[in-house]
Amino acid sequence: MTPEHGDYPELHVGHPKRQAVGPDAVVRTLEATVAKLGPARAARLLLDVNQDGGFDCMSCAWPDPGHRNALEFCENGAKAITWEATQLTVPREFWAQHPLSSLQDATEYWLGQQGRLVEPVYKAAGADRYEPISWERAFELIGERLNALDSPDEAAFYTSGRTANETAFLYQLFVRAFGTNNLPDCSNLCHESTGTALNEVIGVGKSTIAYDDFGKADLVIVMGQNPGTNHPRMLTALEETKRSGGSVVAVNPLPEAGLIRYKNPQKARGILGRGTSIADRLLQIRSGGDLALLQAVSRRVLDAEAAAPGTVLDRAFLDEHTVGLEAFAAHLADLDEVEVLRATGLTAEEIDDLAARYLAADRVIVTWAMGLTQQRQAVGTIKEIVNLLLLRGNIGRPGAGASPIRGHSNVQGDRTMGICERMPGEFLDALGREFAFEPPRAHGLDAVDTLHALRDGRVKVFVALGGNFVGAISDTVAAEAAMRGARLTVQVSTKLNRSHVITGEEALILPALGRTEIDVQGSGAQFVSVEDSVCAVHASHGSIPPVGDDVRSEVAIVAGIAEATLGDRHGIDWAGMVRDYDVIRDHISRVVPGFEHFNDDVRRRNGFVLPNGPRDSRTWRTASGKAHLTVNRLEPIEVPPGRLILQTLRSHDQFNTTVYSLNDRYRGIRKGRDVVFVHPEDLAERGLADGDRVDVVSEWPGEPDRVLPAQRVVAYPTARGCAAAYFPEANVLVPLGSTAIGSNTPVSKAVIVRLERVG
Ligand SMILES: Nc1nc2c(c(=O)[nH]1)N[C@H]1C(S)=C(S)[C@@H](COP(=O)(O)OP(=O)(O)OC[C@H]3O[C@@H](n4cnc5c(=O)[nH]c(N)nc54)[C@H](O)[C@@H]3O)O[C@H]1N2
Ligand SMILES: Nc1nc2c(c(=O)[nH]1)N[C@H]1C(S)=C(S)[C@@H](COP(=O)(O)OP(=O)(O)OC[C@H]3O[C@@H](n4cnc5c(=O)[nH]c(N)nc54)[C@H](O)[C@@H]3O)O[C@H]1N2
Ligand SMILES: [Mo]
Repeated sequence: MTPEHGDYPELHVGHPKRQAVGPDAVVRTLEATVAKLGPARAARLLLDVNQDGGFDCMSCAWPDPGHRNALEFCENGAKAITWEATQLTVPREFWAQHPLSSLQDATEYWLGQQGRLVEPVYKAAGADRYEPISWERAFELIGERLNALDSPDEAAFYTSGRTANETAFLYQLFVRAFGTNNLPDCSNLCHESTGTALNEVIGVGKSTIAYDDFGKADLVIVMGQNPGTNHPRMLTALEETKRSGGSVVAVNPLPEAGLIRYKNPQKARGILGRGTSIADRLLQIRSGGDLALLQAVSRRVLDAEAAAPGTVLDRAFLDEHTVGLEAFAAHLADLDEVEVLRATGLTAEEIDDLAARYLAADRVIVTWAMGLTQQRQAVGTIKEIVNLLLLRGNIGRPGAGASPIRGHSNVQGDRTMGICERMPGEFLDALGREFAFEPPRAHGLDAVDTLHALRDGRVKVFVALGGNFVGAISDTVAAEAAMRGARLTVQVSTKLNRSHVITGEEALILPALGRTEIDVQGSGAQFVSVEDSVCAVHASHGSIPPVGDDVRSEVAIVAGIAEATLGDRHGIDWAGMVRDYDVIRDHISRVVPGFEHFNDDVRRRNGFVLPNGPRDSRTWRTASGKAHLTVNRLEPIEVPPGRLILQTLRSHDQFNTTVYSLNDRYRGIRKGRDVVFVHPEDLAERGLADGDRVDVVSEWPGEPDRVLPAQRVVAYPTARGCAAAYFPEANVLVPLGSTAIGSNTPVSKAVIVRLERVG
């Protein structure tokens, strides 16, 4: 076997690192980029990234500071840019040499290494390989298949969060003009729990802070997030918190390198000195224990108020701006401390300490990512963050707020543009008015429900604007079986991945320009725009020539599909929008609130910031017009004897399902991904040792076991009772039926598993 098939004979396990970034990373980044792209292209790209007039880095949704450095990128951003800007392309012979049946075991790593896709290809029904096809025929074919469906609801249109605002708007317009709200997206697998919770309790599903707030906070609580790998530039913001006297508490089952110590690569101090120690305290929580922790901290805040009435809570704020305090306090009065300690795996002292820090701080920010959102009680947990913040008025003033840190670079913008299976009525009204048609009103399918519908034959055509649906979604075996049942699958992509190999009866791959590339249309070079984690919208201009002559922009591809499918139905001028993206922006300015002067605002240096009621004026678009303190039932994860709670996470050298290398430097892993991280005492209890091989077996009531075979056990300082393995490989273990209450997001961070020794 070769690495192509996911067996890693050279796997090496060393010690985890206690520090992130630093000079080492910068040198590696530059060397690797220059080696892959050549000095001229590398310099062009790295000088343009995240600069005014340049392109937006696609590696995460971390915001840009108002005062940008000359080099505003990070090691992992450079990997993403290099991966996209490679000049290696998939040659035409590739398809002749690789029937689909020969690619079934290929790893994501190997597929991604084949280079950029540069021509449209088609797999006919019954055929075992893709063959080149013209763009016109490809569009026609999609139109024919879509129009042959009994109902528009028999098609689903997925979006991954790299899609820019203009493309996203056009895409949802096409889908709704076609007649369905089946717009599942990667957000369904990501921050859906956040949007669901925040919309309900504060009236907006987004962050309530601005970039500069980090430097003003007295305390930042970083929950369920690994910024050193996934949002490296956030470490600079946390460094600012520390330098202005604030403290940082990390809540995480793992002692992630970036949370412990950070060397800022952009400052001499970072290069020469010891760096900044980031987290003043790390609470190594048991996976899924955050709701209990937050309730226990709020309980301590309420107890402190009871002990010294009038001194702890922000009464004026609570009276004017919130509802629900009494019920919330009554609920927490019954909080069972024994249950809390069991759910969190923490000591009472650790929780007391966090409560004391919260009470001592005037301004508190809580940030979070996938460790919280991909849990069964994710929505309740995020509502508890808001409860805790509201108690002392920590929303809507400087240095304080709730801050989900988004994943994909424009996942937030895609939602703003209408990529959502259940957009609010006002949005649909405005869309219908602008384009003189009646958008469908019935809610569409989210990602998990799309899979159910594919499996049951209710969805027959699946179109994906970017991403890797079968690689990213839970329950790989079920997902792949469902996808194979489709009549037609269409992938608009930059590079090969699993979703090109697992196809419907007929399949198309349409190669798209990436964000680094210059996009010339009828009216000249175009730019697009994106929205970051703190609601700032700015332009992104391509820097380098397109990788091939026959690669089209996503806008042009979406419009091509729309024209071929709808003809002149609704009289929408698709060609005019492709010719000049300003025309799309003008439409957006009349449909999406906050974008009224889009074409002017987006051309300003640093773009513009969208209005945000809670942040700007403490206004709340909720049912009551106030912020809601809510009651959430604590239901600790029940772990049967001998089992562990497994989380699936990212290595340092991957972007979601894209695997850049087989290393995970900060965790000490090299040349392999077939590992499972387990606490040494949990290993000892099972008679296992570091280096053993085990099958990781996931258990779900009433269903056969799911197995990730032959993983090398790594003794690792995770929280007791917890384990970790890499996504996407470990997706095979996540049951399709295991989703978060209220958001339907797969519970990728808490899978009940047992370990079975092999060999
Ligand atoms: N380089 C790089 N950058 C990326 C990505 C990438 O893959 N690579 N992906 C992008 C995307 S789409 C996203 S969504 C983000 C993801 O960013 P993260 O959310 O940081 O990604 P994960 O690797 O899933 O890490 C989850 C973290 O939560 C912790 N955790 C797990 N379970 C729990 C729990 O129960 N409680 C708490 N408190 N913590 C827990 C894990 O130990 C881990 O540190 O990053 C974005 N940026
Ligand atoms: N078990 C488990 N599963 C998870 C997660 C987890 O933590 N654990 N995390 C979830 C999360 S947070 C997310 S966001 C999803 C991610 O789900 P997706 O967004 O569907 O997956 P990606 O791996 O980001 O998609 C990568 C592919 O996008 C295409 N691509 C890249 N750039 C472009 C571009 O500019 N244009 C176009 N058209 N295509 C492009 C390439 O073909 C590439 O192979 O996965 C989720 N799945
Ligand atoms: Mo994500």
